[in-house]
Amino acid sequence: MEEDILYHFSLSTKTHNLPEMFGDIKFVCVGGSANRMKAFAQFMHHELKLPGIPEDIRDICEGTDRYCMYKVGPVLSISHGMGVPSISIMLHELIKLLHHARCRDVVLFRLGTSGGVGLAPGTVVITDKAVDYSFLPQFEQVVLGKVITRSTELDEGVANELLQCSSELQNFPTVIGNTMCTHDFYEGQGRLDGALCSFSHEEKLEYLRKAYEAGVRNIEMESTVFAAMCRVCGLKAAVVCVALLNRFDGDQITSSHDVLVEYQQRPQVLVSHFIKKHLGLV
Ligand code: R2B
Ligand code: URA
Repeated sequence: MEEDILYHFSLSTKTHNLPEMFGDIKFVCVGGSANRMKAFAQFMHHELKLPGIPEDIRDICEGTDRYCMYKVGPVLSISHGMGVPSISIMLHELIKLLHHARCRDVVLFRLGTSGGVGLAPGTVVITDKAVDYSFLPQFEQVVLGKVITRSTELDEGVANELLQCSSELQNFPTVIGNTMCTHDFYEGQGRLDGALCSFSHEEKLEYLRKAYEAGVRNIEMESTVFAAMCRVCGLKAAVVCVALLNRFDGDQITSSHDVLVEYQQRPQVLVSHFIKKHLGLV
């Protein structure tokens, strides 16, 4: 293409010098919420002891409100919204951006929230396999009216390194387990408290028990497409999500705002420790 317009980032190969802007990126961290990914960028700025003040970090995608993007040294922090369609649009444009910028040896992390399956709230889950509603490590995409199935295997080395990092932090409950990705927060995750509900409490518990037996430790809404797209493109990737509640105990998220904010910082602290180790800063 003579020009590639990354429409949802409001960037283009003609109007922006992508190699100059992004060529030194080594770590890409993505997460659902725009505010959380801004806070992560500011936190990384502090952790990497970069010059200037964290408050001055500017949104590279300010020309659009679809996603936000912040660069702090070799770290890129991007929001992806909620659900598979939203993150997959972002990933197409991100992967093209990394290609145009000629980035090498990049590791991608999804930092997120999730519902725990048999875990205490606040536990961090490093994803072993990202699985679908039938607990299979695959992602189905409809292409030209046909279903294409892609593997969702993640990088085992990065997952093990993250687990090692968690053991080096104080009071940091962390497990490796399978992460189930769904297309809905309510019925799709077996919640009884949505506007619609077509099953009983017992049926919900039976599904969660089956998930637990299949090694599922948390449920969220983006991991399978994230894993599949990174894998097809040869990018190392990991998923780190905190469990906000134990789904065996309920469906509503009842923790206070402050407790939830602290929980959501945990994946950030873990990935920051990983990045600092790789940069020789700890
Ligand atoms: C986790 O949290 C969001 C739903 O509340 C969704 O984006 C996810 O994967
Ligand atoms: N995100 C989810 O997708 N599910 C939960 O239960 C909590 C956060």
